[in-house]
Amino acid sequence: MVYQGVIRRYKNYLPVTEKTPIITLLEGDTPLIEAENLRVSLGVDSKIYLKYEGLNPTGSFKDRGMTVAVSKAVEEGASAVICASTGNTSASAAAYAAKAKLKCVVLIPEGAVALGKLSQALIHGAEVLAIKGNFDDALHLAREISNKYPVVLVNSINPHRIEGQKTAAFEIVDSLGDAPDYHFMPVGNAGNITAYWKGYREYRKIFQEKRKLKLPRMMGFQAEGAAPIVRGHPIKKPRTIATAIRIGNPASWKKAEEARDESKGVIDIVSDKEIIEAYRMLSSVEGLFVEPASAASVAGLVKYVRQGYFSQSSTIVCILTGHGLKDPDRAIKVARKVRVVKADLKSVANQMRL
Ligand code: AN7
Repeated sequence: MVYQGVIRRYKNYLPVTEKTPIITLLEGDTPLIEAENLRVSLGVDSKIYLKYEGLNPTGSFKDRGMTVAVSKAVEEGASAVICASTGNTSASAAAYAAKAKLKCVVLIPEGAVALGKLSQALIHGAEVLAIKGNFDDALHLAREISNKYPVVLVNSINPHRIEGQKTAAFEIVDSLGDAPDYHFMPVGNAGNITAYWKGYREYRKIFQEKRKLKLPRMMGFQAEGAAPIVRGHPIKKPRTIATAIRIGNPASWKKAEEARDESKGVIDIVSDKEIIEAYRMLSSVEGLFVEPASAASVAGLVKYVRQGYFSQSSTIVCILTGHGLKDPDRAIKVARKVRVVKADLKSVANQMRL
């Protein structure tokens, strides 16, 4: 059967009925790529898989949640949606709202959203308001607006977002035949770690009569300068080059701690330097271009391999949450430079060291 998006694929486990109008861009069904080169580079004998969520329609995992949130908003008769965003949520909300013919307003922290994401929100026709503050200020305002006016909030505080995003855990289990031993991912507003943990637990319950599925240890990573959960208090001025996860007061803070504790996992930090190292490694060793925030999962894996955390051969999944083209400026900053040459054979051959 032709693929029809996450709602139709997993409708039995999602809050939809025959009456729900399904707004989809055919999100989900993303590849789980075995990272053999990365495994060899790191010198581990575990199997490493990368869930490439950058291949969703708007280039990030947000689409899984947005298809459910926007479908439910339409079902409930909404005419407008709003979100605060470090970029990817706004790109996704704008695209799904366009498909659903809804008005979309996005609040972004001024000057702190990667170029690709901003271009998406604008071209899909969202009203983009740049707030003179950070993401946390923007989210506070979006919540207030949605409380006072007939506008549906489509941030991950909206439970339909979490429902949609849990389908990525289902896909991993469907692909591997079981859950992995370790699940590495970036943590920003903490909706996604909440969603994955919910997904793994629910799938285990669904299958319990047939076979006993594993539950992974949830390994979440915040950027060093934006690590409220690790520090144990909100960060007033979060800082990191990974703008997607530049968040100082995550909405799903408690749920992220529950996922960590129930799964016997960790939430830890990675530095910007470690993020960039993983970013370059993924693109050069595996041929996978991700945005910096997404590289935080692999940066976490590298950190834990170096600490000797893995004592035996295991199955490891790292989530690559967003596409590298979202933030082309960063790639150009950290990659090799373009060399300009004269348009003649000798100059080109010289440059090629032939
Ligand atoms: C690529 O778009 O918060 O922990 O407003 O874009 O569920 O917040 C994005 C977050 C990881 C963190 N990777 O996920 C937004 C936004 C990428 C992201 C995260 C985000 P959460």
